[in-house]
Amino acid sequence: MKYLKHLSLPLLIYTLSASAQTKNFVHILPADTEKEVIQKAANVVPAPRQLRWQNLELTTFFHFGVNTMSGREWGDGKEDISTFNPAELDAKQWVKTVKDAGFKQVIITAKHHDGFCLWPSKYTEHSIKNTPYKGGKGDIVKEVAEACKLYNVGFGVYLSPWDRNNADYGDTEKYNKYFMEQLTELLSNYGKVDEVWFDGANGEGPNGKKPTYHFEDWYRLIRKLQPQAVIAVSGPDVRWVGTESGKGRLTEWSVVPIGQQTNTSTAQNSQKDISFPPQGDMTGDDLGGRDKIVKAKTLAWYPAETDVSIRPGWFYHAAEDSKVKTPEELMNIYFTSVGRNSVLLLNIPPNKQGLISESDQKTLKEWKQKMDATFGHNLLSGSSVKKNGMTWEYDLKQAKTFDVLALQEDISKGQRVEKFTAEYWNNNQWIKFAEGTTVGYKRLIKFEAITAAKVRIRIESSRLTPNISNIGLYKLAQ
Ligand code: FUL
Repeated sequence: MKYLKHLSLPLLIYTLSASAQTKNFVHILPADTEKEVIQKAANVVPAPRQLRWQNLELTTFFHFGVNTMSGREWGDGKEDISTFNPAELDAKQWVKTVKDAGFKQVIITAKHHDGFCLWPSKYTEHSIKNTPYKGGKGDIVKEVAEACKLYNVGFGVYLSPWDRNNADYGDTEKYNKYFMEQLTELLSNYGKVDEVWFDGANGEGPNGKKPTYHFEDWYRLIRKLQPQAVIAVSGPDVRWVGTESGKGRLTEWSVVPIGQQTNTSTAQNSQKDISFPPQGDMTGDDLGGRDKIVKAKTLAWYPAETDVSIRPGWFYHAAEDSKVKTPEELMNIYFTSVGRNSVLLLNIPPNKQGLISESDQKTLKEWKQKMDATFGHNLLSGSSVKKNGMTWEYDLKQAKTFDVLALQEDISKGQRVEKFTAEYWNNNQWIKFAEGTTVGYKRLIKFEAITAAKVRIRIESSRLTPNISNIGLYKLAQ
């Protein structure tokens, strides 16, 4: 299941306004000097939908479907759906549980690779309408969408392009028509959709053939019906971080090179939609450093999403009740995902009864307590600060003990920091306690606890002047 999700897919990048300062992509011209490229990169900004999404920090996946009942991870589409009847299902319990834990948006697997639809699709018999659930009148996509509205939580859908049930799967035209019909249902009947998630799996159909996915048609349909929705990860707005371990990269640029320009060069600065094939491997250590951007043809705001499951599997398996990640593990994941300039997409799979299990609820609650106890109080508050260029010197007034540094850039103005250091004053000298490369939306660094009354933060290298929006010191809750 760990494979590259979005290689060789076309991307569709949208312009925001006529000003070069407010676009989420920019073309690099052959005549551009390195300085000009850096300046261009520094001025690429997120589209409003990307900015909203990044500010969420915490989002949830609900993997639920026929696999929940069969105990499989990848169903083959031949499952007997007549036994699908999660009679106690309570989508409000799902959404409330994750909202209470701090999550701001959820994504439901409306259809996974087995092709079973959690909504009564008109275009297939392999759906909830042919199960005993609510006498064939159930619609779990609707239940989740309504719960999200009730709790004011964002709502997203996962629709697997790979469909192991649909007889037309190997036929490109027929299958794309079916897929567009399904997308239309999901985007028309459930109110506002905030995220559409396409997996990269593309297996063979019953005729031994793979269809070619008409991604750009799908993207256009989404833009038309739900323009505010981000399209992830086989999509133009949100990039897969490249691993399902919960660990993002230490140097994480949201501005990265995007393939060769396929449209004519006259598309430069055009206000029309333009498409790109993505470029190469998106799993390297540093996708957007200076050495990468100077060779690029186009740079785009294409931020990372870190998807990881709270359990070993994506779907619920009773045998994994004892393997739910601990609050400490979730805390570490927060540091290595949100704290590394990405959004966390944590999978919390409801069980066979249609409820989030007690084991998962317990760990989420304890993690939330730790989060609040750690980040509830910035130890720099109340201190005085002297700012000299890109150095902030804090006088904390009295010695305080801390082991976490938080930095944030105002990414609505771009991502710019390339290198930073943090030092404390001890025995008449500055001693380094943390350093790093990129910041972006948020950078968190943990270190051995330090007690000091004076601290300074220095931006040592950046693309133009960075816009630092927050500096924090915290003490991790035990
Ligand atoms: C993968 C899928 O194959 C898994 O089953 C899961 O849905 C994960 C989020 O994406 O590619």
